[in-house]
Amino acid sequence: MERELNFELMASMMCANYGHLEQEVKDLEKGGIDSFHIDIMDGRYVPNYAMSLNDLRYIRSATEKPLDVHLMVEHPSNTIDIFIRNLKPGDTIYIHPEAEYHPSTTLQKIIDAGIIPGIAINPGTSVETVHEMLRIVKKVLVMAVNPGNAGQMFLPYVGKKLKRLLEIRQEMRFEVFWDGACSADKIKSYAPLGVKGFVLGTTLLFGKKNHPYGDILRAIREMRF
Ligand code: S6P
Ligand code: MG
Repeated sequence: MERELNFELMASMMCANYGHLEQEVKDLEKGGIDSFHIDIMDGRYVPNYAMSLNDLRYIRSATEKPLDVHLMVEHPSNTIDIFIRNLKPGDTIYIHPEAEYHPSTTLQKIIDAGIIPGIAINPGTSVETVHEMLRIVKKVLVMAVNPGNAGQMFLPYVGKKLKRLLEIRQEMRFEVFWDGACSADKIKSYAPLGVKGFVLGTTLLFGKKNHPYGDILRAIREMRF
């Protein structure tokens, strides 16, 4: 029997064309994207720089859709107030717990500000390491690639951890999201298991000449499970 599945599709904006960002935001919205994923890097926690605070501000002003802010920075507590100030209720901030001395304090700050709290889990980080934080957060972003770059290969060993998180998500009240190398076959396999949303980058959504965003997003939503 076919099933109707309700999952979210997020656009990884570090993969967008910055020559016409306004048009990109409009096209993605028109194409039916659910939210905008904003990758912030500091060149220290990960060896790269992606989007800036100004990009975030611009996208926040250009859309009513939720923003999904993925902080790949050392000690996010140092700058968390800046991000909170530029977001609104319904937006999410993900931190990497291993980048912080007291991640639960930072998460509490996010919660107190009315922003949805999340953690991002690297491929090499185990569920045990972050277990207690699963009680505080609403969202868990499972990295299917090492953080820092778009266009990387899927790391198959992440699958086991993902399934474990899916098993405990209801009891601990969080939802599981996928980030990195997300292809149609991954959505086909993992949406039925309960993954709530998928970050789409170069693998599936961006840089596909002659394939408008709306067509790609529609094809995903028309998938049969
Ligand atoms: C990676 C980052 C991700 C990527 C996205 C790219 O550090 O957190 O959000 O931008 O995964 O997607 P793809 O399909 O190019 O791997
Ligand atoms: Mg990301």
